[in-house]
Order: sequence, then structure tokens, then C-alpha cells
Amino acid sequence: MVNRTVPSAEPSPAAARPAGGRYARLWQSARATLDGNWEHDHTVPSRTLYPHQWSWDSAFIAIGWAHVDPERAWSELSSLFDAQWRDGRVPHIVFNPAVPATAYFPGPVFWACTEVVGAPAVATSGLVQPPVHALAAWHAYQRAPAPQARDALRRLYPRLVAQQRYLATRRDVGGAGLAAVVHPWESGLDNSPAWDDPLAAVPAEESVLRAYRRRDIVHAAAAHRPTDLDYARYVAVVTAYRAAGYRDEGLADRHPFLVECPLFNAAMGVAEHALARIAGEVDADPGPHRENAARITAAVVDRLYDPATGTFHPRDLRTGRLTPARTVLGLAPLILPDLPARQVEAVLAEATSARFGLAARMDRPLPSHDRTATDFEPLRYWRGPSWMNVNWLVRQGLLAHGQDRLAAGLRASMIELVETAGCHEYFHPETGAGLGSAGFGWTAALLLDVLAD
Ligand code: 9WN
Repeated sequence: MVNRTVPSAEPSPAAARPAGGRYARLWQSARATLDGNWEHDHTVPSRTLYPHQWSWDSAFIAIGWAHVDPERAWSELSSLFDAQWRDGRVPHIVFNPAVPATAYFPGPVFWACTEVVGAPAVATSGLVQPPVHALAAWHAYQRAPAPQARDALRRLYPRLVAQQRYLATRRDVGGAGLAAVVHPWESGLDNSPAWDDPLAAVPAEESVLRAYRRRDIVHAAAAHRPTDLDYARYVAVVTAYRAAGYRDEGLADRHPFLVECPLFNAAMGVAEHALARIAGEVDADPGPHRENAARITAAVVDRLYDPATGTFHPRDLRTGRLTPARTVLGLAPLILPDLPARQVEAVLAEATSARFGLAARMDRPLPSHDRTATDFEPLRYWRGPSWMNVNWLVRQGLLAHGQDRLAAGLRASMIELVETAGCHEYFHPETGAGLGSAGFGWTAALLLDVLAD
């Protein structure tokens, strides 16, 4: 098995960039997108839809900055971790006080986090997102390993460790060594069919939305976004968590949405591998990180792999059952470099099936949901469209397991998609048309990364 998810090879200098050649214009336009979204110490995902800082966006975006302006990569990560809560959680949104409170729903007033003990002075949300930050920090360092980068890594390391500790302890609601997400927004794949069953059990009425104004459908087509009923449930789940002061004690007895997600937990496992590498650079002990990684990988296999479907599924802690949809979340554990051969083979079979269409030559990148499912929706957000970040993660997994031909096919399809449609937020999985916001941060950043690879 070849492990390149968290590479140990000599880093390539940041100067080695495709400044000329076939992709020069594409490279420049991705860079211009990042420049356009840069906001004093971080990058907004989108100037229209998402005018604040988002957690896992910043991680992916830092990887892109490392290729063109490494200082910004470290600023991106350190500004996010400046908003880390005392308990170690890294908030999924950090609000920019200079942006009007009504520019995004739900805004800082709705979250009311500055009133919570242990929250930072700056307004944030109370949720988290997949912990891809240690992986991103390691990738950024590999791309541009200057002494200043090592200093930034040294400062970040204890914060990354605290982030992992929060997830591994306070969020281990199921008691099996995995973290539970308490809201679909925490998964990053907000309206994935994976959440349909657990979300349907959350009591909510569309009418609650009359009290609020959705801003997303001012900037994007309503048919491409989650529905009003989805939003009513999102609001209900936040309201429950907020009412408990965003505390995690006793979640199992009171919280309406508790799920162990394969992507989230695979990210938590690969973060430990990345932390082991980072520890080696900052004079810390990599041993405990390796042990944590092995434990998390074993728990992901034990709790979330279904031999009957041959793929991974989220586990709903309210019912104890795996959720039935076969979504791209099920492929994410491939990023774990020590995933056992049996599960690697199963995930590859799932990924190369008609459901996802992975191949050494493929027209389009992976969709977010099973193309053959009756509820596959090619236009609606995480219910079918292709997204660059998830494709980037799966590609890392393919490289980690020596699947170079499949990784090359995926890479070519990702580049062609953005070359044709531009740096959109997501893409029609069949026509390749750009959907959601134009000028989207992680699309630009991860394009730079795959171009440079
Ligand atoms: C809610 C910023 C974020 C991404 C998420 C994506 C979307 C927010 C929204 O945008 O979520 O967090 O308002 O829809 O689903 O993955 O981080 O790009």
C-alpha cells in the first residue's frame, strides 16, 4: 500500500508553479477568484452567498493559498483558530463585524454565541464542521515549507490538538470513539439524502420561517438550494442546541439530531495522521496521534461500514440504525491510509459502479449522491451535484491507496469541469453546468492544488 495522504516525501518548493503552459489562464483565473474573495485575514467562500468565514472552507482555501501566497494560507488558518472556543470547538462560521448582520441567515443575532461562557469575543456560530484543518495545514506546509511556515505550524499545533480533543471527548455521544454531528450543517453536506431520515424525525413547521428571511434564495435559485422545510428543521435543531447553551453534556437525552458521519469521522482520523507528521516538525510526540488514528479507523469500520451494501453509512444515534442512502459520504473513509483492504476494495467497487462513475477516463467528477437513486436531483445542492472539495478528498484517498490511474481520471475530470464552467460552487453532474455561487473559494483553491500536482 502506498500512503501519500499525509506525504513524508521532501516537500516541493512553492516556486514550482505552472505559470505558463496549457493551464496558465485557468491558473490565473483561479488565483483571481481567491484574490477577489480575500478579506483582510481570511477568504470568504463567496462574496454573495457566504460573506463571512467558514471553517472547512478556510481549510481547503489555505491549501490553494499555499501555492500562490503562503502567508495568506497561514493567516487563513490562524484567523479561524483565533475564534476557537475555550472547549476546543472551532466554529463553523466566524462572522465579520463589518458585514451587515442581515447579509446572511442565520446571522450573529440568531446564534447569540457571544453570550455563551467560553465563546470568543467575536461573533460565531455554535456548530463545527468536518475537521480537515490538520490535513490542510500539513498540505500547506508541504507546498511551501519556509521557516515562517514551520513557526505558523508550531503555533497551530496545540489548537489543532484541542480541536481533536473536543470532538473525541465531548462529541463522543455514542461512546464508541467517534464524534457525533449535532446538525446537518456540521457535516458540510447540509441537505444530503443521508440526513433525510434523522431530519424527518425533527418536529418543525415551514411556518416558523415566516419569522425569518432566507438570504440564500436571494442569490441562488431556490430549486438549487435546500427547501423551506429543510430550513425549518435546521432552525429547530439550532434552537434546541442554543437553548442548552451549546453544551454537549446530556446530548443523548435531549438533542433531536445526533449522527455519526463517515466523512466527518474519516476527517477526524486522517487529522491524527497529519498531526503525527506535524508533531515531527514541531518537536512534539507523534506516538499518541498514531494511536488515535488507529482507534478512529477501527471505529469507523466497526460502526459505519455495512457489509450488506459494501459501503459506509452514517449511524443515527437516535435510532441506532445506519441511514440507508448511498451517498458520496460513503466513499470518504478511503482517505484513511490504514483502512483495511476489504473496505478499500468495497469502496472502490462502489465508486466505480454506475452509482458514482469513477474511472481512469471519466466525463464528469463524482456526484454527491447515487446517480441511480430515485431521489437523485442533479440541480439541488448536495442531492446530486458535483463538488470540488469532496472530489479532492476522494482523490487524496485514491492516491493514499495506490490507485494512481483512477486518481488521474478524477483529476482530469475536475480540471475540465472548472475549465469549462468556471469556479462555481457546485456543478450539474451530467452537463457540467456551473451552479450556486460563481467565484467560489474552495473551487478555486483546490483547482490550483490539482493543477500543481
Ligand atoms: C451553512 C460555505 C458553506 C459550506 C457548506 C455548504 C454551505 C451553509 C449554507 O456553505 O453551507 O453552513 O448557508 O448553505 O453546505 O459545506 O461550508 O461555503
